Amino acid sequence: MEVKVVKKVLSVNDTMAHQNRKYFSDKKVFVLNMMSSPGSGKTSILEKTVGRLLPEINSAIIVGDICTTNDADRLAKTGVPVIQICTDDFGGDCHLAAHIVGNAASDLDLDGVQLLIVENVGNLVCPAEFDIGEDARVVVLSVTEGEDKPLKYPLMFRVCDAALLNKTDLLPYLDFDREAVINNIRQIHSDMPVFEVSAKTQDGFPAWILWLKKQVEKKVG
Ligand SMILES: Nc1nc2c(ncn2[C@@H]2O[C@H](COP(=O)(O)OP(=O)(O)OP(=O)(O)O)[C@@H](O)[C@H]2O)c(=O)[nH]1
Ligand SMILES: [Mg+2]
Repeated sequence: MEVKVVKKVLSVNDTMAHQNRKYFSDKKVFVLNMMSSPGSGKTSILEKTVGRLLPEINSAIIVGDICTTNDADRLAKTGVPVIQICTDDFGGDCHLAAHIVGNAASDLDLDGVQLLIVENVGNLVCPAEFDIGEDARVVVLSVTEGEDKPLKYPLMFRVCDAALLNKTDLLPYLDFDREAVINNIRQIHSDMPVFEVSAKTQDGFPAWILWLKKQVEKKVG
């Protein structure tokens, strides 16, 4: 009985995701879904990413949290249009569902926008299960979380197109085995690109930005 209910929720979500995908295609917008556990550095990476994309790529951001507009306040300082979703207003969901993203996107003026980034709710589990109509998914894992996380939370690493290993500036202070984490990621997703970055120092950003620009160009030219 419970399984049936879950299946129904997911199939409704898939229908909404399909509608979003068509809407984003008509608008010629590439949509990136960025996911991670809480505090891995999604907002910090986006703060540094958006400026580096300009002037070639016009962006907008939808950010999901359970509570607060903290992330939207931070991201608004980059100058790009930002919409904050607080899931506490409708039950405190631990992920963004497709219809929620669709509603938020319809409040944005997407004319002239080539890249819409969705910062999902901090959670390494549920967001991986919900298609939001995106073109690509990235997962952020920070070096303070442990090398075993790709093996413990495989779905997230399976469904994503690239991984960012963030907070590399902290490596000198940790017993973190970066080769082990990359091997673990590759066990789940053998050809997944992994970008080792520090949002603090911007080390490793050129390769990440190049990859992102290529993805956008593939869709919107
Ligand atoms: N040292 C270091 N700290 C970082 C780095 N990136 C982010 N942080 C810090 O990590 C904390 C969390 O960063 P956020 O960017 O808010 O993380 P988030 O993934 O957006 O968090 P949620 O939206 O709450 O899930 C903040 O204190 C950041 O300053 C980094 O590359 N190096
Ligand atoms: Mg954030």
